[in-house]
Amino acid sequence: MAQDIRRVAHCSHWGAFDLLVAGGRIVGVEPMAFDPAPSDIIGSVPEWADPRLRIAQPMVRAGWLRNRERSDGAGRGREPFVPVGWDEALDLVAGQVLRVRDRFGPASIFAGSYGWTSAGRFHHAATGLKRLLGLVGGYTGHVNTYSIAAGPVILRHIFGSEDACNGGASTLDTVAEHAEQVIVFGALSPRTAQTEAGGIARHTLEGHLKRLAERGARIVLVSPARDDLPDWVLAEWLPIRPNTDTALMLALAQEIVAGGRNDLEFLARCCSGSEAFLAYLSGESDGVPKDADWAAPITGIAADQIRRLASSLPARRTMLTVSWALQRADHGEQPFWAATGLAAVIGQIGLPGGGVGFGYGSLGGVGAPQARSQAPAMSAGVNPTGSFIPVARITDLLSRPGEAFDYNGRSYTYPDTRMVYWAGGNPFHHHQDLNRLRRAWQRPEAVVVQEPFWTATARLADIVLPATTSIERNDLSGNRRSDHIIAMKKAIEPVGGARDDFAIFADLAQRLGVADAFTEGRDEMGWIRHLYEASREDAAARFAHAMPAFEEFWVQGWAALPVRPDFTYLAEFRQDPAAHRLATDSGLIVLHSPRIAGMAHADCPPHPSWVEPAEWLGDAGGAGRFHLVSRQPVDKLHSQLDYSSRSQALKQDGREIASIHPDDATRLGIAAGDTIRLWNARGACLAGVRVTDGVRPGVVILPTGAWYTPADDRDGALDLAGNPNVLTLDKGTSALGQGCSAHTCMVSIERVMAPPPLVAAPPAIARDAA
Ligand SMILES: Nc1nc2c(c(=O)[nH]1)N[C@H]1C(S)=C(S)[C@@H](COP(=O)(O)OP(=O)(O)OC[C@H]3O[C@@H](n4cnc5c(=O)[nH]c(N)nc54)[C@H](O)[C@@H]3O)O[C@H]1N2
Ligand SMILES: Nc1nc2c(c(=O)[nH]1)N[C@H]1C(S)=C(S)[C@@H](COP(=O)(O)OP(=O)(O)OC[C@H]3O[C@@H](n4cnc5c(=O)[nH]c(N)nc54)[C@H](O)[C@@H]3O)O[C@H]1N2
Ligand SMILES: [Mo]
Repeated sequence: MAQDIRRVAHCSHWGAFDLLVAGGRIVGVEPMAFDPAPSDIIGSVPEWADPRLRIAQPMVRAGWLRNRERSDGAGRGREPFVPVGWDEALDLVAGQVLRVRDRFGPASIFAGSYGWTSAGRFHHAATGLKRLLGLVGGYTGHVNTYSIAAGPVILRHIFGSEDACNGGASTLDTVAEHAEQVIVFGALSPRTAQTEAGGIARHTLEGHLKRLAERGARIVLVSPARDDLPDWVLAEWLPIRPNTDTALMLALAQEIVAGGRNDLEFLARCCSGSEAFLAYLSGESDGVPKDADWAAPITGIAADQIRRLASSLPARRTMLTVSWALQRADHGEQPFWAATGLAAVIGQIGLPGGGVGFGYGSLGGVGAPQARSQAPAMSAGVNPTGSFIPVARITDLLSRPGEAFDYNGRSYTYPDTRMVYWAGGNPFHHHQDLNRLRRAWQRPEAVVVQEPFWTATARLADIVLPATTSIERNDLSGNRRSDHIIAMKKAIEPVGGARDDFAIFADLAQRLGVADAFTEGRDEMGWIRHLYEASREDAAARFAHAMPAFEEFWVQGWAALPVRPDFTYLAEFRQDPAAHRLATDSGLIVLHSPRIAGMAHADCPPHPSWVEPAEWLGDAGGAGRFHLVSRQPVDKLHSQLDYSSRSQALKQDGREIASIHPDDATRLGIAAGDTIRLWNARGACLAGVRVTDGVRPGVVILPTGAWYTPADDRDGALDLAGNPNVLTLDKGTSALGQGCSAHTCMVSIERVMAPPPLVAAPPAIARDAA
């Protein structure tokens, strides 16, 4: 009966919606009216409540419960779990925090705990964990993200700020209105733009692409996959070999320079180091001109095509867009720097619709008018140890205590990790070379995982603390790339014995003697109100923007933030570089960096450079093998909701589907619907097959997100579900950025005649243990 249905405002990383609740259950999901292009993934949210997937109560690994920190870490994932009560579980966790801190020092607790967790900014798991441990001596944390690491680190050297890859470059409304030509390196895809960390109110990418199409702008897609633009965008497709964009960008720049069409005035007035960059392009410095003939065999794009594209660039108002994906690859600093070098040679940086921007479409908020006021966020406080790793160096941290590593020009030492506490992330989804991680994961003495679901990471823990999902508690969303704050109201009661992230941390704080400092005396609604009020006061004080009072916001379900539309990055700088100095060493855009030269890293030269990736189609081992592109899944967020019916509907026999070119399929005797094995020296997985000429020959696309499901518990076991991270390379992008190199990976492929069945592990484990 309609009158029994309650509407509950809520938000996820993929959009804002009303949950329709009746009889304590969610019976429907409706997008908020202001979203022009809602994501289908909102329809999967009710499946969070499926008790078969949830961790019913706190669990402790049997061997660990017996022998505590002296137990054998090899038992992780092998031994059964023993259900325990919350008090016992939290006593054990607090005891380990104190033991490791007092015996080995706080830096021996790893709480970097990377992951997207829920969109809620109050119950934000990783922030709560850091806030708690910061109050009792500290921990080892992380810098940068899996999404972007090489990119922001190099951009700080180039522009003095990482804004241009965080959504602070020109807004897409101005690009859509002024660009005559857009060169897309990577993607501009609603697939990835569905999501935004901390929530998204309005999905606007499609609207901007439609406006470009309507204005007749020319669009060129440089990507191994044709579907990196929607099929209704008429684009020219240059199916480039993965990881070779830097060579293409350098050649485009060199052809423009050789034709005498480079903007000398812009280079001289707004850039430093252009002499060294141009000398490298021409070959003056190393004897190799980086022209179209040089780039053709590297990139797989014909020299004529490169020359034609080059000649069109300075002729029109041209925007270069570079997806984040390009820097999640070996030497991922270079495509961002080379794109900047190319844009500088074209000379349109700072003009409406011209220049370069990074990460458009990678998340839905990149290129949207940025919120100018303070987004709601819990404070993580300070970490007294200052100890950190570049986020993707987790396996090195666990396996190489005491060894040195470089990051952005300085040398650091990996601490000796005795305890790992992960809350709100799934490293056995997200990290590269999972077999290597699994070996290293045996080393710490205690592993705590705080998670709603039986993920692979939860199954590899010693102590599992079941957290509620956002629909079981109150919270609020927010992000500086979103133009709204959305109320995230509790829709249903907690599933099983799960507890809210904040409540778990508050109880641990009590045991550790820091309850007052942790909670500041506020409860859930007290905090939500407090975080909202801070944003409201800031919007009023700095932008004279009126937001509704808290009560009104909570009833309405949303509040709009002040935003900055029609923004052109570096417009003021371009007009007067002296008055608007960049925070770089030269105050200008840096095309050759004496500072990076001083670091003397062979894998990160001091100007944009082509450096061969560790593995690629052009190297000796490339023949007959495939470059694996493990891109983001269309139907879920990473590993979240992998079990949902929407996600399962896009699988084949429960496995993720790989896409290959018809020529490759014929060569290997593979047809659509077959099961294939992908393998290399690091690991192997099974996958279904799609055959499409929308993928470049020699490339295989296998989306991320499948729950890691090893066939047995031996080292290097075959993954049955199609998780590409059993194959990917675990290597820093360079000694400078140390980002993840997920998109640098070569694999072999063969057809599997009698594929083993996929066993649905997580609920089974929950049943065994109960
Ligand atoms: N090969 C390859 N690997 C990649 C990438 C790639 O392109 N290729 N991309 C990388 C990128 S960019 C990223 S960002 C990472 C993503 O990696 P992650 O962020 O680790 O992936 P998620 O699946 O979002 O993991 C979030 C976890 O939080 C849990 N969770 C959800 N809500 C809550 C909550 O309220 N409380 C708690 N405690 N937990 C909650 C979810 O169940 C889930 O297990 O993957 C990276 N890995
Ligand atoms: N639906 C959904 N959306 C998501 C996510 C999700 O899990 N699901 N995850 C979100 C997160 S955390 C992030 S960080 C972003 C990531 O956003 P992106 O990094 O932009 O996303 P990817 O899917 O990794 O890559 C985009 C495209 O780049 C192309 N590509 C890969 N390597 C190369 C290369 O060497 N050269 C060129 N020219 N192209 C290449 C691939 O064809 C791929 O489709 O996505 C976000 N959006
Ligand atoms: Mo990401």
